Amino acid sequence: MEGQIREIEQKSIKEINEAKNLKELNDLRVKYLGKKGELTTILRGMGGLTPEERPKIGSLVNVVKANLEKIIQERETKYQEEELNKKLEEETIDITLPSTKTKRGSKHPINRVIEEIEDLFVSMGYDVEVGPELETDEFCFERLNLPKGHPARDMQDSFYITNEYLLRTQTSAVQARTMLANEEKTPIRMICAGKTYRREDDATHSHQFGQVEGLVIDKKENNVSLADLKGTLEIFVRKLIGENLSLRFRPSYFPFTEPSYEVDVTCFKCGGKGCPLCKQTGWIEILGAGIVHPNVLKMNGYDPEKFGGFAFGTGLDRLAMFKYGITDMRYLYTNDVRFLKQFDRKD
Ligand code: 2U9
Repeated sequence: MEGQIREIEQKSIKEINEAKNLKELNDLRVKYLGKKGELTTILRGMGGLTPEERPKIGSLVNVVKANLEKIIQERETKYQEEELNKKLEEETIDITLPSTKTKRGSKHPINRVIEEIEDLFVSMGYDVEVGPELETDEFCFERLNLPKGHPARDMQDSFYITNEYLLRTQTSAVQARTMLANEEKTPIRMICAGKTYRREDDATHSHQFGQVEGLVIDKKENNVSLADLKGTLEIFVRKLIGENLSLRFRPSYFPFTEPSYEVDVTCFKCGGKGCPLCKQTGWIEILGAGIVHPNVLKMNGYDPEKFGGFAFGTGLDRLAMFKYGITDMRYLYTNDVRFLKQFDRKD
């Protein structure tokens, strides 16, 4: 039996030395040392041996088993190291390679204009207010002195969702909400910028456009006047578009202000001399403004005997076009990356 054990030992050592990888080594471990392995089978068959032979053979099998396990483990360590080195070599990172570029977005020109206007008015003590784009007929029209059937509603052809709800045609609803919400009826200085919607879509109009409107209300004795309105709008236009610009007020009509004005600014292309942009007039219409109508004050909780103020509004699209020299309004809405990228400046 001893000879048989030695034979198995020789054979297994030879096979272990010839094993080419970790899997083959493991198969050999099972073959010789496993529960059904050749050496274990010999141990099981020791019943037929004499009591003197049994411990001798038993200890020989254990010595051989330990030896084989040692050789297998040595080979395994060798293969594991080889495998790791191969992996390390294959996965070497070349840190000198250029990184993949991350594409950065940029602020839309209209958002730039909004932020600039908000910063300017905040610096003059105004609050920035926001309101819903889905408005009620009451806040979009009724409370702004535009009752049902009023002819001026025709100029604001609207997207009605139900009889009561529509996409706001002007941001003025936010002013009405601000006035009503101010229960103490303290003075108001606010602006609101955002999206507005009208049912029109041609070369110079889009069904969605941007507006910014402002409102100042104070006690009558503080005499908020047209002079304050003009001064405020002058600062607005000079800071936003150009320092040397002048304003011209022309009488107009808005239901929510009386008197009302359309406000022109010196043509910034020709400096007022006359050119195709200003149609040879030297002026470009840019804002609407006026003194808040007493009905509007009353309907939104302010006593017109005790309070008064001014309001103004302008289109953000036109403003952005003038400020950045954009020649076609559609550039603002078609999101051509080549156009938008031009505004990608670090500021
Ligand atoms: C309240 C009281 C008064 C807001 C005003 C204008 C004049 C105006 C338009 C210009 C071009 C908007 O984009 S546009 O169509 N706006 O001309 N807006 S005064 O007056 C208000 C608003 C709310 C409670």
